[in-house]
Amino acid sequence: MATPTADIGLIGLAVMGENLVLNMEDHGFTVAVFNRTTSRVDEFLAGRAKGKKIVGCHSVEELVASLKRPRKIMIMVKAGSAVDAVIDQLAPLLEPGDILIDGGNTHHPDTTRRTRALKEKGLLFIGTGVSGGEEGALRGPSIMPGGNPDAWPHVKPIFQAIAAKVDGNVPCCDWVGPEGAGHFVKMVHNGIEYGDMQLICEAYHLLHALLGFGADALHEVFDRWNRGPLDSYLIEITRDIFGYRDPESGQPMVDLILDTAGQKGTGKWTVISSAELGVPLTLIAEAVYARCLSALKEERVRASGILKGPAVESFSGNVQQFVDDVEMALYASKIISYAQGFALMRAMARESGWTIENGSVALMWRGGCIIRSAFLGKIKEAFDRNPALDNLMLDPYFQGELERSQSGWRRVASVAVSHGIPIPAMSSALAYYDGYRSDRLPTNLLQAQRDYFGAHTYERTDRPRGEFFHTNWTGRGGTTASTTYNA
Ligand code: NBP
Repeated sequence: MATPTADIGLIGLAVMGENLVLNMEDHGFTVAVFNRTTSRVDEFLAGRAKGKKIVGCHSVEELVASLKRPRKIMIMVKAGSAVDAVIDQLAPLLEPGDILIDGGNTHHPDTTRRTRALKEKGLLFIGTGVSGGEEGALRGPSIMPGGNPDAWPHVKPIFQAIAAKVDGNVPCCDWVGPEGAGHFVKMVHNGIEYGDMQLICEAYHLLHALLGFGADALHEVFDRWNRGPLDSYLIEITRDIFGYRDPESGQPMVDLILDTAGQKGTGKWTVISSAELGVPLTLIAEAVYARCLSALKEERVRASGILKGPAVESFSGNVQQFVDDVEMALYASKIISYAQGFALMRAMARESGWTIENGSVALMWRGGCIIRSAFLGKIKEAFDRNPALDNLMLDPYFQGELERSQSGWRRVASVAVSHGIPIPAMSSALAYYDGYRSDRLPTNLLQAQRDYFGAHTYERTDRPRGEFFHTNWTGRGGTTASTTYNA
């Protein structure tokens, strides 16, 4: 048998796998590749991989035999049962100390399960988020690895070489934490991406529906916003989308696209996880539900002819001021979204006993990924100032930014409400901000209601925390209280 020559193997030559292989090869690594439909291997070798240090394999056995020890194999197949199928094929062929890496969009509990199961067999498993789409995979993605920490030193040189770089040469890749921590962080990244996209869509809706801005004017606005605090990949591509015209009709392409959104599940998982952990993640939840509402296209079209709103009036205020206000509303809401997302990661780390460094996550997201932005540099600075920060809003910089943008944000919310334009993400962000800064909420009444109908008990303002009381509100009930617990 020939001496193994490959530094790493990769299974799954679809869009992500192929580009990651080329990126690795470009950084001096020899990569062995395999794909279930083996004709893909041949096409790849004859095409983009031609003349490169890429070893094509037609079976997993051949792939395993071509790898230097400890063997490192990256799996880039469809998330779910396909990953288990590939692991089941590989595991019997590997030796203790060999490393398997799942780079797909896997749900983090699956990664935790696989890390534990493979550890029993002496195999080291990594579940890593890879963000940045096709171009990121080729030119430098953000990589968020977690799993068995013993695997990290072996994989680190490859991952940090191929990752995006910021501030000169700092890689957007570092060890996130044990078990499913890497995929959890990637999931939250995707949730935040949902939130950022929804906020941008709400800003577009306001400027388009209320001010009558067409694609050219919107292109100009987003170009300007991209040079301010909103400077980010998503604002940049939005600007470019407004600048793109359908080659056939010459109309702005965006105007020709049907208003129903798809989703693959990572936003939903983020929201479910927030509900399980009891962390308010209102903005991302609204972003997920906004996609669901958009998908009810036929129902919405019928309802639009039945349900009445405010009479559509043209905007009578100062247009330039309103555009600036929308920028502030978008910016402030974005701060809230990230504050909620980072609070979720903190809660998950506490719950699972993982250590997730929020500052390091902010750094990994600064480049390479879909939510990359200048703003993440400020978040990194906030967590450097105080790694134990409870909520990003409490950092002095972000506190100041929220104060600065608040009046514009509130004006936008009231104009949207009075004109009947839905801004679920911007308005729920404002409600969260006002709720979080309230030392007293109306929940005293809620506790009274719970105690009234279910004897669920309440704590009193004039007694120490932890003492629970029940009132016989009607005189008809008994004195027995329900068990106190938090669901
Ligand atoms: P896809 O998610 O479209 O998966 C296609 C690949 O999975 C093909 O190589 C296919 O082999 C392989 N595959 C399937 Br499907 N079932 C298999 C099985 N039972 N055994 C072995 N191989 C199987 O590819 P992708 O878009 O490159 O994404 C790969 C992963 O990266 C996914 O988890 C995705 O969510 C994630 N991701 C994608 C992006 C993106 O922008 N596309 C970004 C970030 C992360 P075949 O050729 O034989 O059918």
